[in-house]
Amino acid sequence: MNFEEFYGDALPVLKLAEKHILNTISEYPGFNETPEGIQEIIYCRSRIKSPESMTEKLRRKGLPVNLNSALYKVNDAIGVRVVCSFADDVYNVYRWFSGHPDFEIINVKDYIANPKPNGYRSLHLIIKIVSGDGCGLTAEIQLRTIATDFWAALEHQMKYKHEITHEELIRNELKRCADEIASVDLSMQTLRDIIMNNSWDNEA
Ligand code: 0O2
Repeated sequence: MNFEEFYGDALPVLKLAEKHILNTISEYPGFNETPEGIQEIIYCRSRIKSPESMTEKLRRKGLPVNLNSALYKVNDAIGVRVVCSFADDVYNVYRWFSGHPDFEIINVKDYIANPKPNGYRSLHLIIKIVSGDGCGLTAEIQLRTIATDFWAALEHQMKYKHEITHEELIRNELKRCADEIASVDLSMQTLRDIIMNNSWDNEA
């Protein structure tokens, strides 16, 4: 089944809602590089959930596989991923976005403060569009650092591989890498803070 068949007349509305969220994020002051060379958001990606993935999710949750469930019983028919340089940037974008009048944050899952057992780190926001294109629809926004995005992309591949040799060993190694990446993210954040404070000291 293709996107048009699954989402029907709702597909253009979903696409407008997706664009609304992306356009809003592009207004974030750290979206483009500043003259000082600071770029908080490195890139954004978005997608409308594929019919296969949505069907699998609705079945897994014991929900009827239909448009109403896809739009109103789960919240990630629209998904947006915001990839930032540093962990602080992730929370800065979150704070900024949560003050925007077009959106209401209806749930927050902080897998950065509370990583998943496999090492997954990301900040997930479930948002509702309360004004403008897509009003009434919900979406999931995932915010993470570029280093954790690199990790999540590889780890996600395992979901689609059914027979993996040395699976436990690979999962253990991925967990170790996730913890190392978190440690490097923290050191990079600290170094950036020191460098930025130094440049301010020098200007003073
Ligand atoms: P896709 O292909 O990314 O769209 P759910 O697990 O979806 O029933 P919930 O509460 O919606 O329940 O899940 P949650 O924890 O908010 O996570 C949803 C999405 O986060 C996933 O979407 C992934 O994109 C990402 N995610 C969550 N946990 C992991 C993880 O351990 N590793 C990686 N790589 N990504 C994760 P989907 O549904 O997988 O689909």
